[in-house]
Amino acid sequence: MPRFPGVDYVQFDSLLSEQELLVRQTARQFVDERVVPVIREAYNQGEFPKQLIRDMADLGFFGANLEGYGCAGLNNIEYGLIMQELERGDSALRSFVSVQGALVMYPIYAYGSEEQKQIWLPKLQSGKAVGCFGLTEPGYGSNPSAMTATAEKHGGVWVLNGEKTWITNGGLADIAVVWARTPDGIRAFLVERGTQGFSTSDIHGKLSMRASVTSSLHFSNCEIPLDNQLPNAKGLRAALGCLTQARYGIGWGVLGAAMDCYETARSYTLSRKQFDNRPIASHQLVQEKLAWMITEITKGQLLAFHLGKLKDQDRAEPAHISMLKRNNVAIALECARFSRDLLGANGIMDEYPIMRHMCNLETVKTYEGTEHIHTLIIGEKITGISAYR
Ligand code: TGC
Ligand code: FAD
Repeated sequence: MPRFPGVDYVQFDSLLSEQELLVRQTARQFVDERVVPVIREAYNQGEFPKQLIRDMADLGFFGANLEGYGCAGLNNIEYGLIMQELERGDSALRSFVSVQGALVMYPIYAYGSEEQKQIWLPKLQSGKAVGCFGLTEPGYGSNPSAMTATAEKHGGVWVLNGEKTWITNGGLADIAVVWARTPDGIRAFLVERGTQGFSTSDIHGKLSMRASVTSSLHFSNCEIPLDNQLPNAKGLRAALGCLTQARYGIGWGVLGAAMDCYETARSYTLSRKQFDNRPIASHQLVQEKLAWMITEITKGQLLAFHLGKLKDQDRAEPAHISMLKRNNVAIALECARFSRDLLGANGIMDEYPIMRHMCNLETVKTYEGTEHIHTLIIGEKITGISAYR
């Protein structure tokens, strides 16, 4: 039996098929048995638990909602439930799987040549290769359209110059999907570790996402074969298309972190006694916070489920997914803050997962489009007016 009971306030589970419940159960068991026992130490040491890569591959988590090339071909609800369970363990695990599947396998799958797909997708699916996605630059985060990294054709090669930073898995990656400016506009390139002129350096000192590797990628007259361009990735639109895939997974993932915070607070407040030996859960102010948490988690689940159904029908628009990412990250962060409060002094300790989730969620609020950027995407959708510039 899994240790985590799940959150099923309005019989959400009755919306799920047998297969969807089974996928969630498999991911839940993996997190209980393999992630929970090691994640506190990994986080404190600032190390990604690399031993889990092969397990996650064997369970079919990488590129799970893609078809063929060894991928599991799951529907988007099943995929979302995996992300939810992984992030209940730690955002670093979900991030690893988001990057590998949505930001590395997806662009190869959607924009690559058949040869690129045949070479890379089975390796990435099986965890024999790890990938990263280089879009952000030191000077350009929210506005990647102004990127300065360049790729120029010289004779029979592409020559890359520039820097990408804040790149998840950069220091672990065998292959980087890199976005750079060419005379024809923004294009994507596959750069293999070991290529001359390409190096990575890990970012240290993070107080968030400590169990995830985050790196800078450096390109100095880095020559790659012409065949390493993704032929169908044309313009920023192609990069943003990958972000849509990853943002969808985040919208589910953060519910897992929120559920862990809620469940920790519920069980703690039932056992912790103050004033006349009564559990603190008997006080209205405490119940108000628990009620808020479960209500918002339930609303978040229903939004994620609905968008999963739309995505399966190819009807989910990027601006819909912005609402999912923006809302669910915000409520997850608030759940972590409420939960921290309800545990009193114990809430700051690493024997509980809350501060870890809270710190991680500060990153999740920023990456894949900040809360402000998603607010403006929704604003543009409903007014027709772009307010970024
Ligand atoms: P804009 O003019 O709005 O759009 C350019 C073209 O792209 C199309 N488009 C999209 N297509 C697919 N999916 C989306 N989400 C799309 N958003 C826009 C759009 O229709 C247009 O097409 P076309 O044919 O007309 O050319 O572009 P803009 O330069 O004004 O930018 C808009 C803005 C600000 C929303 C965009 O730049 C943005 O989303 N900025 C945020 C940057 C971001 O999210 N970076 C994430 C980096 S990766 C990361 O954080 C990984 S964390 C991984 C982990 O560890 O989990
Ligand atoms: P900025 O864009 O400088 O924004 C700073 C503040 O200004 C934010 O509050 C923002 O909302 C606000 N702001 C900016 N523009 C506007 C506007 N027009 N209107 C209102 N407010 C605005 N990137 C990758 O490419 N690949 C990765 O794998 C990756 N992984 C990451 C992992 C971690 C741990 C972190 C922290 C980041 C990662 N990123 C990655 C980068 C991430 O996508 C960027 O940090 C994010 O897009 C924001 O960019 P920025 O940090 O430069 O902030």
